[in-house]
Amino acid sequence: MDAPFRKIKGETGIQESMYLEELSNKAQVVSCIFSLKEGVGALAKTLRLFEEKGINLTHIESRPSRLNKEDYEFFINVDATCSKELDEVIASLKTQISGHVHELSRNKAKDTVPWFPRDIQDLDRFANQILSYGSELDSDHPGFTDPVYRVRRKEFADIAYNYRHGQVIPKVEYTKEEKATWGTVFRELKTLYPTHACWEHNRVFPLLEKYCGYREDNIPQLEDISRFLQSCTGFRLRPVAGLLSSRDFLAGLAFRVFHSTQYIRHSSKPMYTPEPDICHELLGHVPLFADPSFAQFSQEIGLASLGAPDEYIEKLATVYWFTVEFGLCKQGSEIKAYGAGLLSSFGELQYCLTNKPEIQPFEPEKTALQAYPITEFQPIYFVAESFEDAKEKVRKFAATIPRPFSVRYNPYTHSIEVLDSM
Ligand code: HBI
Ligand code: NLE
Ligand code: FE
Repeated sequence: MDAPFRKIKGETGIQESMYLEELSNKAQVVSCIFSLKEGVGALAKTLRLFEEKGINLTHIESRPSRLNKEDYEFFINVDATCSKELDEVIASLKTQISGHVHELSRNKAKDTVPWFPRDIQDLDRFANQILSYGSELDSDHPGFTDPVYRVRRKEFADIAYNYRHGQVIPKVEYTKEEKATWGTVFRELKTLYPTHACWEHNRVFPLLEKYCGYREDNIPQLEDISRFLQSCTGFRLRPVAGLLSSRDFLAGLAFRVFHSTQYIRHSSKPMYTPEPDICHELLGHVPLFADPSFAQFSQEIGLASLGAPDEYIEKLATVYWFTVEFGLCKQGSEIKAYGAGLLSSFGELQYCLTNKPEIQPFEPEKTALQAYPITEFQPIYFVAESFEDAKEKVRKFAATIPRPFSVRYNPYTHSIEVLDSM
């Protein structure tokens, strides 16, 4: 596999060092649980042991023991710098106090679970973690040498940086040039959709024209579309300044949140750009997020990513790439495009259904290992039997991801419930 081929420029595991147990740059902690027989002063006596050794308790919780009705269990965190003193306290706990001690973690940062958002508001923390800076363009970008385009990109980046969950997405007045670029992309793609796009895309598109201002002479506003999507499938948009890490981007999908760019591609290359832009998001992604089955499929990938080890994030990102981004799908006796990267590129949408590229069946375990280019048409596409079938397969694949817990989305509270299986 050609590893260098597949990396997005500048991507580093930004959150590699953020673990559940060290949320706010705190020193590493040691957690342990001890149980005490219920009785006046039992806890006070124990806490005195910690005090005598000068150990700083940073957290304490209690619960009735499930093993023994008369016992109470205490979960504590202490500063890892007191590791030696803690050994002594644990020893005295075991001898002086009838109860058992269970040490949960010590110097185990490598085994701990990467941080992930539990609540939809936690997504605000991603806003300024853009890969290679949303407002800084790479030197091979057509807009790199265009100072007007660069200033404009900075304006869009600022909207995204300042956005917080629950706010109305600021409306943007697009320039004449920007509208012309949109017009070209819109007009050309619309001629291909009836023959090249999947059925679901063609079903939703007229609704977007009717309710969201999809027109050749109008760039629709993210806020209007976000409301429309919420009424269809509960998906919503939030503005993003540029590329997020795969981990952050996929986590958004777990909450049915799609991070959407708001800027438009440079006017010199309307038919293909490697970067996501508003044409890609609105013409490629949005119609399918309005489809219930596809929405669920997308969320499923997101849920699988939460707390997954880095190598599995890479695999899920690849699965995402060959489905949501560049997927083909059987429909009756034909094959159609449903990937957003295809549905937003006039050039690649035509190409993908010719006999030039290689076609393989979508099998998550295999697809997850396939290398791919990010700045040219794809040499290989994967064909799904249906969204339902793809979802079932991703679910099976997700079950092989090593995680000491399972997750469930609570749509009433917009939060993730973690079901411990440790
Ligand atoms: N970030 N803003 C944004 N938009 C994307 O489409 C996107 C991303 N980060 C990563 C990514 N897509 C994919 O290539 C996968 O890594 C998930
Ligand atoms: N190549 C696509 C387009 O030109 O619209 C964008 C792909 C973004 C991943
Ligand atoms: Fe995309």
